[in-house]
Amino acid sequence: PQQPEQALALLGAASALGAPDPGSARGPSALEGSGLVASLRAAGRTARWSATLEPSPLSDTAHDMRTSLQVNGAFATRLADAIAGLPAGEFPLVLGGDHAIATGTWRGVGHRIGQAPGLIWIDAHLDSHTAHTTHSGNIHGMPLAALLGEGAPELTDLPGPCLDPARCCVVGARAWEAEEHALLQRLGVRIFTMDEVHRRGLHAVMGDALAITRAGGRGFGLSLDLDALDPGELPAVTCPEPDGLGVASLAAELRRLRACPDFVAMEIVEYRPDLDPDGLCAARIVKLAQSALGRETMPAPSADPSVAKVQ
Ligand code: NNH
Ligand code: MN
Ligand code: MN
Ligand code: MN
Repeated sequence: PQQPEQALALLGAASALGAPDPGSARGPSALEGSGLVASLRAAGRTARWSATLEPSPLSDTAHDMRTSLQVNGAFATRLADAIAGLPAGEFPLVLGGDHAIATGTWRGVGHRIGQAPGLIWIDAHLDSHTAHTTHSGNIHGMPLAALLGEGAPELTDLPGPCLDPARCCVVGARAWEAEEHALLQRLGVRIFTMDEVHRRGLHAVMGDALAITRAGGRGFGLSLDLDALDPGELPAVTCPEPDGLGVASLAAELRRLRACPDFVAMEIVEYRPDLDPDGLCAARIVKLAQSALGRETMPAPSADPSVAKVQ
C-alpha cells in the first residue's frame, strides 16, 4: 500500500495565467481555508501545507502568445523546482490554479523520482494543443502536449524528464479540437472518452488506466482537472462540460489509489471559489482528495491525544 508514513506535502500553485478567467488563482487559499489539511489528517494521514507559489506580479501583463508562454513557463519552472526540492519522504499534493501548472508539476515529480512517472489525466478536455494549433490561445489547453515534449520551448525546456506517451492516458474526455486529438493519436496516448466510460463503466476504465500508467512500476501520478466531473455536481470550474463523471463514482475509484505503493503524486486543478459561494464544491473536492489519499484502513482508536483529536 501507499506508505502511510509518507507525509503529504500540500503545495498551492496560485496561477490562473493559463486560463481565460483569473478565478482559479484563489483555488489554493480557498481549499486551505476549507480545511483540506485537517480532512486529510482525519483520514489518517500526516499532512502539512508546505507553501503557496504566487506568480510574479509582473506576469499579468500577458496578452500576446509569446508573453503568455513565457510567464506560464516561468511559473511552471518555479513549481517544478519547488516539487523537486520537497523532502524525500513526502508525497506532493499540488493544488491549482489552472491546469497549465501541470507543465511544472510532473516535470518536478520526474526530477524527484529520477524518471518519468506514468500519468492518469482525468479531464473533460485533452489539453494537448501547441501554440500553433490552439483555437482559444489559452495555455491551460496545452499542458499535456508540453509534458510530452511537444510545442513551444517556453513550456518544454524545464528540469526533469518529459512523460512517456505509452504510460499516459486521459480519462473522461468529451470536448476537444481535432488537432490535439490527432497529436495524442500520433503519440499513442490512450484516450478513454466519456462514451467509453458509459459503455464499459468507470471501474473497468480506471482498471485499464492504472495498468497503462503503472507498467514497469516506476511510479505514477494523477492529474485531476475538476471539469471532468459533471457540472451538476461540480459547477465551480472555468470550462464546465455537460455529461461528466459523478463525484461518488469517481471517489470510489480513487480509493483504489490508496493500495498503490507506486502512487507518487497528485494534483487537483481548475477550482473556481468565486463560483462556489456556499463551499459545496470545495467539500466535494475534499472528499475526492480523501478518497485518493486517506489511509487504507482507518487507524484503531488510540490513547494518543494527538491522534484522538482528529475526527
Ligand atoms: N480545448 C480548449 C482550449 O484549448 C479548452 C481547454 N480548457 C480546459 N482544459 N479547461 O482542461 O482552450
Ligand atoms: Mn485540463
Ligand atoms: Mn478541462
Ligand atoms: Mn452520456
